[in-house]
Amino acid sequence: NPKQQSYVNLQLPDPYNGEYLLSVFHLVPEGKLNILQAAAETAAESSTGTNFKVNTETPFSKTMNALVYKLDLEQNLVWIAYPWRLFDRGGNIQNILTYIVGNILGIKEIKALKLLDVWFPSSMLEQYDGPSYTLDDMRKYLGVYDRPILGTIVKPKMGLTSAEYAEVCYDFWAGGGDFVKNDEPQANQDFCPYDKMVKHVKEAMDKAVKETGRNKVHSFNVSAADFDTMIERCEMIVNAGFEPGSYAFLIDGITAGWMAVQTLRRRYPGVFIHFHRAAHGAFTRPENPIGFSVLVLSKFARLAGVSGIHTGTAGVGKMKGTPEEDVVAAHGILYMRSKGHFFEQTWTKIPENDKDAMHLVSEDSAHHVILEEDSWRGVKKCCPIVSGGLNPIRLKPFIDVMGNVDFITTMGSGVHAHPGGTKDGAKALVQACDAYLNKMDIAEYAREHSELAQAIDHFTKAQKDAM
Ligand code: RUB
Ligand code: MG
Repeated sequence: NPKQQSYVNLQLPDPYNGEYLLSVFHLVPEGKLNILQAAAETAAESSTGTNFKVNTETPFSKTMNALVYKLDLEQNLVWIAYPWRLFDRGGNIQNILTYIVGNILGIKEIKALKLLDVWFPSSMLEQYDGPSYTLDDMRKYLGVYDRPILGTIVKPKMGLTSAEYAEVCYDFWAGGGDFVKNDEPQANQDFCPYDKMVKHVKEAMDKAVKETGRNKVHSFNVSAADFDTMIERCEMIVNAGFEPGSYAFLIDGITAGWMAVQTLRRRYPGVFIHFHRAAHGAFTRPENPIGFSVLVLSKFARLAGVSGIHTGTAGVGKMKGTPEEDVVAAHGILYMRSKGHFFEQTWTKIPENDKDAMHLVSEDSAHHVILEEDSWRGVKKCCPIVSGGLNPIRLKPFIDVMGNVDFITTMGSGVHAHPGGTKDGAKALVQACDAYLNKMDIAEYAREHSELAQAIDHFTKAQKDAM
């Protein structure tokens, strides 16, 4: 079969030679194709080809063909190498996805096709932005180093006036919280105009900073109908008198699109870019046979250069997710080197074949790779944002599965459902974190901390009722 000749090479000498983006798909063919034939169709449609061999191919165009280079017939896995010269110059993430999870997800010949993992060669990492402003920068601004950044999402999701919204922000900050985010649908609603929301949040933040003596951060949703409106929202925030570091820009990256994400990264390298991922479930849910994994989405977000992306609660919260999926994704974007589902990704820009340079790379106990020389030659960390149905009593269980405290957590119901209100909810969250830092059981710590005691009581009951 000519397609297999052009798009399959099971003897590909060195897929890791720096010329290929590597991928692993779970693939179940539909109809009469066997897995090798369906894999060849996949490689063709997601690189240079179409359903039939065309007569317009050239010797050069054939060098851009993606190649199936490995198969696992038992688990229905196929490995495909994409010559990355295929992709748009200039660090364009959207363009890569248009190929590798583009038309191909819609063709008839597949019953299941899910991109489970990708691997970027160092030569490719050089061409993409990667994060600029990181969690470490936010830690410096907040003066918080040894624990997760404690955050909330204002609830109700929608319907508060701008003044009411800001009051909830103030209560959370005054109770000891660090970080507040707009819930992702918050935009310019008639009952809560954007400009007024920004102005009131600024006043609330000033008041909380003055009273607590601590810096605070607010993440503003800047997703919008068009480029100009998005930038207008950003500029409104920049010009509202906020201190640099005290505001983040939230972009709902899947519904708004990668162009919006990358525009923010490039226009505002000094701002924390917060990737919310509404609709990711359509691609990532395990029961959906077609799409991509949380790890794949997260790796592309790091490559694009967002400061942080939601990676899920690993089943501890309300959203579907498992440690195998969510923790692997979180580690994949945080560390300089980590094992994904199939590939070990190193985010340093040292060429794979430069063994002399690789021995300079060592890892500290927290798996952060330390480059002894020119430490800039690595893609900076991207922060996992952990959210969705969490509350103070779920903080420690999550830290345990995550294995570190290098994340931002935002709890909506987990704070505003506290019987004492938002301020007490924030206090309970801070106390749950203090208990963890003091290596004390929260129940024991709660004996001296009434807000935490109330939270334990309330959320234990609420969790039971929900089951
Ligand atoms: C959570 C919330 C976020 C979800 C998104 O509110 O508003 O949109 O975290 O899910 P609450 P994910 O804390 O009240 O559940 O983070 O998995 O993308
Ligand atoms: Mg939300």
